[in-house]
Amino acid sequence: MSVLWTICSVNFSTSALTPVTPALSLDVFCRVIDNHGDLGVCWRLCADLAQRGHTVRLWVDDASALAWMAPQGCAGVTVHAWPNETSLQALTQDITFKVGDVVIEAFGCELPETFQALMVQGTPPVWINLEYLSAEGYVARSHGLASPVMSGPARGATKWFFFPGFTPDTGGLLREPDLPARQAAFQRQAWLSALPLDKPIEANERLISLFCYEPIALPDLLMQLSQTDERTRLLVTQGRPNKAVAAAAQALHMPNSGSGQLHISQLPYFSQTEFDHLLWACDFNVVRGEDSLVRALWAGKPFVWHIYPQDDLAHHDKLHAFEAVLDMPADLSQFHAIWNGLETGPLPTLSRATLGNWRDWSSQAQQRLLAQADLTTQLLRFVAQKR
Ligand code: TRH
Repeated sequence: MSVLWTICSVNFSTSALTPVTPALSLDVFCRVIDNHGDLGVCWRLCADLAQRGHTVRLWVDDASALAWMAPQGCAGVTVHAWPNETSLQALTQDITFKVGDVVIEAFGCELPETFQALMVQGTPPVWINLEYLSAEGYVARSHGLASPVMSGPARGATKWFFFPGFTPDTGGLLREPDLPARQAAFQRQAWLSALPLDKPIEANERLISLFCYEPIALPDLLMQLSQTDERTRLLVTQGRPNKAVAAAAQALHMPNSGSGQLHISQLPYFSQTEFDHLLWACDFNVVRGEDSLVRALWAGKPFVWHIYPQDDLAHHDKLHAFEAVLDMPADLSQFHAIWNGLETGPLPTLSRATLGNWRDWSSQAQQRLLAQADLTTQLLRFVAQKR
């Protein structure tokens, strides 16, 4: 079996990490559809499981983003290429190979049939279908339901739906046990001073991070920030966001580094740990997709979510459900509607008072969600019931 990445060292304190369930072995399968969220979520899950004392094999068809997302790897996680027929035949003949106690099929990625055949040879693993995050009503209704396998080599086996979510009747959100302690120990000023920026951050600058697709209202945001009475540093992440900012600046005939009260700085690709630090350090975060939304919630800072757009506009309901479940203030909902292209018009102004109100809301949302069991804890409980 080819291992793309071997176990690397990572520092963590062992006291809080004693497994509450016996140590398990898990096979996590992930296909990268586009962007970084599929792998981002799977990696966070694998690392969280490993830090709780479990052993994880992550099977992924494109592991390249891990080079920046998780350059240190994680003790207890090995990364493997998505198995092809040749490697599966080799596994079939390898008498030392054992399917994990738990198999997680992330986001309906469909396990190879030969692997399914291996799964039903001995004691069958607990087979989990990990779904995308949503606040919509179907999530609580469907979470934990059985999905009988009707065809293929695993016919007769059962898969279990596991739905992340924002309420106690769902599978919850990924949150490592040591997250609050890491947040409390975070040295914001020192972290900001060490950033490799074109220009050092000044004490009176407010900080906005930008991780988005191509929001139609991006030129409006740049214009607003250049004209307000507060100096703003826009910290732009790599990839689609920095291309989108360059295009918006060009459309406005604005220099790439901003104008007026706005200074735009490019960030490097961060590891997930450093990406969290960015969200903790900023006064307002622009996030997108799935994983960065959850991390923005844990940051407890005001944010706007650029939801992953779907061709059938299903993301409109998904956005409204999210706003409703967390009682989002009306002006922040309005910002979301314009940012996500559901409405047109000027973006609400990011004044000091507005951000203050949104900060109160995000901090309440954070506290409410912290009171719920995290996804990995719930997943391990679920597995214990099904074994
Ligand atoms: O990249 P995304 O838009 O991913 C999306 C969503 O997951 C969406 O639901 C899914 O359908 C689609 O992919 C296929 O946004 P997301 O989910 O926030 O994932 C980004 C990951 O990248 C997240 O784990 C944070 C990480 N990241 C870093 O580690 N370093 C960085 O510098 C940046 C910018 C991101």
